[in-house]
Amino acid sequence: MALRDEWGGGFYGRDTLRPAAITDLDQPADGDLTFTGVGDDGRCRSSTLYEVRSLPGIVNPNWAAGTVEAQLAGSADGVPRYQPLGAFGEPTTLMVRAFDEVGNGSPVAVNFPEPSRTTGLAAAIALLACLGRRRRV
Ligand SMILES: [Ca+2]
Repeated sequence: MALRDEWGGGFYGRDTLRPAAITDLDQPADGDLTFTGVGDDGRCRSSTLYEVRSLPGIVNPNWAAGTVEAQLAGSADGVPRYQPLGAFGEPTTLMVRAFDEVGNGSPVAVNFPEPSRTTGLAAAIALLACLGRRRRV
């Protein structure tokens, strides 16, 4: 019988299971980031590290391009996590990943900022202007 890891790599005993995805990432208006911890292997055991990254604007969440905002010690699955970040001066896309002891990373959890009232109003005015031009043609 051949012994191998979950990916068929032939390395018995190597940790190839990444932490589960964080599914409840939230950043209320006060800027404090909250989420529920995940495990080392999916939702089992304890993760080793959480990393928070940011990108300016409401943009495609590109982990590699993000600025590291914070690193938190890992935790067991299901533990509420809290990280004060403060309010950003502009709309900011936040990303969080959990890592296990050998560096396997979870999928990227993303929190997009709420569009501001002025942004929403400007979009509505632009839409009305566009519709007004269509009627005249
Ligand atoms: Ca693991």
